[in-house]
Amino acid sequence: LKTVFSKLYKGLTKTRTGLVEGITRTIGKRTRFDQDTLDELEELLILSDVGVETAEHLIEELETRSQKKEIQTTEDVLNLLKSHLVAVFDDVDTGPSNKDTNGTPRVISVVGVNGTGKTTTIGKLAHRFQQEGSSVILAAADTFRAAAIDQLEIWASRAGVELVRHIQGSDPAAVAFDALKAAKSRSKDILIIDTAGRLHTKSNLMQELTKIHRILEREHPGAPHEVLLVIDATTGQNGLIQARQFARDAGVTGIVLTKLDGTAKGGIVFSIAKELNLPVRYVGVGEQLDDLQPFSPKEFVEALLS
Ligand SMILES: Nc1nc2c(ncn2[C@@H]2O[C@H](COP(=O)(O)OP(=O)(O)OP(=O)(O)O)[C@@H](O)[C@H]2O)c(=O)[nH]1
Ligand SMILES: [Mg+2]
Repeated sequence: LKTVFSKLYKGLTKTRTGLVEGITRTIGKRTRFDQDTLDELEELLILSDVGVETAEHLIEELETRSQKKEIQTTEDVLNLLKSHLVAVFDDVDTGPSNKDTNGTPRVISVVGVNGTGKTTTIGKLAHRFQQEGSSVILAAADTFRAAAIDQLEIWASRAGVELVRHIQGSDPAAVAFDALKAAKSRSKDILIIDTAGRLHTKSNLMQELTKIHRILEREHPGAPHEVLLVIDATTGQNGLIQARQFARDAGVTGIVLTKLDGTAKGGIVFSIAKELNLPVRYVGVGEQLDDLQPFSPKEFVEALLS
């Protein structure tokens, strides 16, 4: 548990430094929260990408509670932030649980704009599931580039799992079909499907994803059991715009937020959950096999503000 926590803690260093040091500096020795202090705190929150609405709400609460002298120190402020940020997730749909899988394999489709970290995340997920005792097989359904297939193959061997691949340019749905067949005949617990991430503005990407999902459902009712949308945290509000279309058109059931280690705007996780009303399943905090953590609002907020 300690290493799990410290990976997340380390990954969130940039965001935490910006927020905690900023708040500490702003409040300093002041015990009264005048308008300037509140404005500065609001700006810090907005800069961390928690979202304007959340930031405004927090500041209002801070103002009321400080007038009643309930909040006086930096620590009081951090505690208020913690409880509010954890509560952002109270209203978010938690989605289907693992228990809802109707027979094996459990099928996970991974979608998102190119470069967000889909293939890397699949490697990490495969590793994690294997470690947890599940057998895993991967489908290289991003047939757009030969390099994409090879890249997934490298991750498959790192994680020690099998891979189903066709040649570049072949039909992604056919790869998914074959991989499902292989998963069934080899009694795999989990099938993870890598998909292409060409620009969302090309409408055929959504059609392609729909086709893959339709064939999976036809061959294995209930599949895909999870459609994970991978979002690159460093793209900030832009990532949110892309995410909306995928969420609407690709049947997304959960979010993976990657590259949290590379940004000071890790607060984006709160904006995403709120805006998309989708559960955040995992967060990526580096490029290694074990740099993927299941998302827990409480742990995340602790790592962010402690
Ligand atoms: N620092 C950091 N880098 C990451 C993380 N996840 C992915 N990356 C890097 O992001 C880059 C893109 O990752 P890919 O997994 O290839 O992304 P993709 O979505 O599969 O991209 P396409 O196949 O082109 O659509 C790679 O250099 C990864 O190492 C993360 O959590 N942290
Ligand atoms: Mg890829």
